Amino acid sequence: MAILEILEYPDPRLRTKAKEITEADFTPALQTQIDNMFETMYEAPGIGLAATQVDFHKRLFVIDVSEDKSEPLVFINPEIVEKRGQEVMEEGCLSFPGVYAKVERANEIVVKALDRNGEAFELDTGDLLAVCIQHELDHINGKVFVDYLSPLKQRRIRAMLEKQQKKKLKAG
Ligand code: GNR
Ligand code: NI
Repeated sequence: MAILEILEYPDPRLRTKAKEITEADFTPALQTQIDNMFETMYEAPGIGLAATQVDFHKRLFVIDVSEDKSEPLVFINPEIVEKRGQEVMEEGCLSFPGVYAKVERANEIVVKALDRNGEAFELDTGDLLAVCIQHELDHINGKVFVDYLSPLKQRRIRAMLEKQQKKKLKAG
């Protein structure tokens, strides 16, 4: 397994709209990609990771909201088929180190997707898992959580991250 590099905002590759996964994509290489995404997410550590964030532009994300890495979930070609209620939650993102902001989303969703074996499943869920699924689905559509914030907040966040990245580059 391997730790993958996570793209950081404002990397333009985070704006890529990912392509559907086809039957021909279910290869051993895809299984390795999924395993590497879990390893990268757990190591970060994070509760979700979208393929877009590791520069892989197919409709895939992984999530584990458990405290002991015991509930790995893979979503391939996900679709939200129902949304209920509204909830504001403080979100973070591995592509925005050190940035946290409140975002309003549906608090209950029904999502349809394929698992890592290509089997279809449907999940009716709420709270953190529902928020995380919506956050990851945005990523594979090229959208990020700060897109919901005011232009002023977006400018501040961009400036902060660019400064942080320059510092990192200089330090080698
Ligand atoms: O680790 C993560 N935590 C988190 C917290 C609140 C709402 C969404 C998330 S997802 C984030 C990992 C990530 O960047 N996924 O794309
Ligand atoms: Ni994210």
